[in-house]
Amino acid sequence: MLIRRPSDILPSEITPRSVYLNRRQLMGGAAGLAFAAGFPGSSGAASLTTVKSPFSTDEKLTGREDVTSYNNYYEFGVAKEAPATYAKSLKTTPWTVKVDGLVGKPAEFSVDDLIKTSTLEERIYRLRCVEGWSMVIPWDGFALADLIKRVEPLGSAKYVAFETANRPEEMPGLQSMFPVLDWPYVEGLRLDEAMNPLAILAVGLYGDPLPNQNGAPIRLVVPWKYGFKSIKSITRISFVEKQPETSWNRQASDEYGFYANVNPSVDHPRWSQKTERRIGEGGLFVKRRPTLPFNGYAEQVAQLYSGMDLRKFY
Ligand SMILES: Nc1nc2c(c(=O)[nH]1)N[C@H]1C(S)=C(S)[C@@H](COP(=O)(O)O)O[C@H]1N2
Ligand SMILES: [Mo]
Repeated sequence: MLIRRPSDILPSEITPRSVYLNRRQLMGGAAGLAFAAGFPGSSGAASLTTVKSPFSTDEKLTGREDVTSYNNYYEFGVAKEAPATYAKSLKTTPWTVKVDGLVGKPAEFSVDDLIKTSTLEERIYRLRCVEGWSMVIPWDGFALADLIKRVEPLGSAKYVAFETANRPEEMPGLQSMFPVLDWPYVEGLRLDEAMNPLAILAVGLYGDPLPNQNGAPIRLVVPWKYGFKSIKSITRISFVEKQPETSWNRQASDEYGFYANVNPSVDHPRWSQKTERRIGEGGLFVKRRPTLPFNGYAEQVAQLYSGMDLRKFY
């Protein structure tokens, strides 16, 4: 008898939904390429035109391979290599970012338009994860302040709330029975932090459009804060009066504060923040680097926190 009961079917015989989505995405990608080849005018994976920024560090860049294969993007799994595999299922075109709340001119921007109408800069920044590793990444993006000015925040707007796409169909982590975080991923900044010229919305890295695992098509980069503040694949930006909730703060408020400024003198309960390991610097005997206050950007941002006890507001 060849009819098998569900309990006879090995788990390995069932194609996980995420894998299935990947296959479809691969097929879609191949078709897209053929289309681009046939019609030279279309801009499939066009590289980005940028100007250099005085805010860039001149440290050695972390290799593209490391930047795009060692990621935190929990919507696609918690393993560092998971996003590079599974984030392919996220459909990033077309994409719009809704900007609303306490603003004079609420709007819905398409990412293509934002790229066309913004001054794109190459910003080489250190990214320091609270887990104790860091990278140096050449981002391509524009000042968050430029977008903020376009929507004309009202005087009552004190904070900016950000939200990642909420698409269980395309994000396997959102289908889990035991979700790691309360989806969608949300983050926030105080308005003056968001207006600081160091804060950017990135649409690319290494001169190419962002790979999905790094937060395509648009993500925040706030270099003086731990990596988790830099929310990926943003669909909504809202201006609000009260400090917004953030995913990590909601999940473990004793581990992840709202401010999350890189601070070597305030340790995370599970990881020291005094030093860091630069990704790509292999070998057992490579020395860890000292972590700098505000990730080395103190000169530009320390004044935002004058008078605040950063042990309390970590
Ligand atoms: N939506 C979303 N954004 C996210 C995360 C995430 O899991 N989901 N991880 C954060 C963390 S912890 C880090 S360190 C950075 C990593 O960015 P990278 O993978 O481009 O280096 O993304 C941040 N943004
Ligand atoms: Mo992180």
